Amino acid sequence: MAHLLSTHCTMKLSINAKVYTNLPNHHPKALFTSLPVHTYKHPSKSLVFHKRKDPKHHVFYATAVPMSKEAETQIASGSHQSSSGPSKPKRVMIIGGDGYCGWATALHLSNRNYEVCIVDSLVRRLFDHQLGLDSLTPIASIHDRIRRWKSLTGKTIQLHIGDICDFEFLSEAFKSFEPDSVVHFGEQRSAPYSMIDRSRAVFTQHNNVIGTLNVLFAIKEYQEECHLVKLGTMGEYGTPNIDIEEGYITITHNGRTDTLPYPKQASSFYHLSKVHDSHNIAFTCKAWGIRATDLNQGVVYGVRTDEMEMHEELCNRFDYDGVFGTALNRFCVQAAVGHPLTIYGKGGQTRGYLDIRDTVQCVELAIANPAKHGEFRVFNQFTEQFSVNDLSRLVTKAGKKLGLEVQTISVPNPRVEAEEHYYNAKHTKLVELGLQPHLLSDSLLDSLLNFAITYKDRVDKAQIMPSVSWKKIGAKPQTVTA
Ligand code: NAD
Ligand code: USQ
Repeated sequence: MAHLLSTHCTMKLSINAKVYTNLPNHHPKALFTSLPVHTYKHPSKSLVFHKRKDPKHHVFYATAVPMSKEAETQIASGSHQSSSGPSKPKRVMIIGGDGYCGWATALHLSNRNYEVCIVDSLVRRLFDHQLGLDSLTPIASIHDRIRRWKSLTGKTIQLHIGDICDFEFLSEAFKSFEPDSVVHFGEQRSAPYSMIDRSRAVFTQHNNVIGTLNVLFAIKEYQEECHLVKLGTMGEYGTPNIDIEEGYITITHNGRTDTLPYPKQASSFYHLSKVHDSHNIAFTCKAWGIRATDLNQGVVYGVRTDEMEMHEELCNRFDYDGVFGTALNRFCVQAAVGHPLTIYGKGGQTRGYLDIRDTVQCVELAIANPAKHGEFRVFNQFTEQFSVNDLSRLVTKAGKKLGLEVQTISVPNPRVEAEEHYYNAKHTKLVELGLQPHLLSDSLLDSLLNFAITYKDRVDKAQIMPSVSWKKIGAKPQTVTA
């Protein structure tokens, strides 16, 4: 049974691991931390880690452990050669680095010799606790993940735990890390979550819009040269009856021509938060000369990346539930546990999709080829288009090969969206920068299905059916049916 955001309960999370504060003399001091966590209306508030009167800010480093052999076989790419010898490694701050896309990206960039710092409030882990959800894969704590990475590769990932809506916290993180690029994944990213009730709708828009505004102000204030790589979404465009361009469209109207932002028609309070972000970023590029890339990403699938394969403690999260699970990942888990594939409505809903290995590639390409001063650059980040019916056919076929009997059901659509529509979205700019896509092949689907089968005993079937209705969204805090 899900919990309410408004329930006043107190949990105590104990981290029985050594953490080290960033003391000025660099002599790490061991701390045993016990975090009092209060859940109330504003979920992110409950996980702010630093105290008002004390040092406002803690930087965590992984425990020093012997470096393993893998450390010797790293690819050099984050540091760039100059005529006077190798320059300093590029410093990349990854906001939301404990999440699905963020963790894979943090490892990838660290492996490519970028200096990486994760900023995360861990609020996503709290949502799971509140709604009674869990990742298909067991995921280690962020501290254990980072320590394991250090032990395998010798590479340090800095960690700043806190809420980017707290500008003081974010400022300290900026001042201490001095990023060359900020990759901003740190938002509430589920459309159904944003449609549960008023408090989640407000939380989503506040968290996402204010968080991004704070990042913009932090860049302006402390790190003017820093390139912002912001995760947007293809869902900002909606499903217009014309081709979707990459960010801008040239229109001739009453004999005059202009290139304007492509019209936005988002279809959830979450997707709308991304539209608001895009407008704020575009404005600050003009007004303050900020350099920014908006990556309008499609739906991500898969879980394996080269770095994750190194150790089980590096395993990424894999959501399959009706709130955070996304279409193809959900279908693979449903096939693995013998649950019929949940096609919402007619199943003609078409979206752009990409493999998580391409997410990390695209982000690296954006960082390595930064936007110019004052430029608001938009890339559509996906590799292939599929309708929900296409996906169900592909998973059914791949399942048969593995001896699975895959059924489908048509679920009354819990969302308000077009179920049969034209969809043709451009996505050439990242390819022009060098993206080499991992397309959805039979072998990839086999591997995704086998991955889901490996963890199928962890599946809570009660979490599979959708439980949030766009039309029944209420003002009062709701319990999401388990
Ligand atoms: P996720 O929920 O797994 O990770 C988001 C992370 O951000 C979490 O670790 C969370 O704790 C953190 N976070 C949220 N609010 C924060 C705040 N105020 N301060 C600090 N940390 C905060 O999500 P994901 O699937 O990794 O998505 C990452 C980004 O990519 C999101 O912006 C999402 O909109 C975008 N995106 C995701 C997909 C997808 O299919 N997963 C597709 C398109 C775009
Ligand atoms: N769908 C089904 N059955 C399911 C799950 C989804 O038919 O079991 C349908 C939905 O109705 C929708 C489509 O599949 O038409 C995609 O839904 P989704 O849940 O996979 O993706 P969405 O809600 O759009 O959100 C996800 C991420 C979000 C990101 C977005 C990219 O959660 O962070 O922004 O994908 S995009 O879709 O391009 O906007």
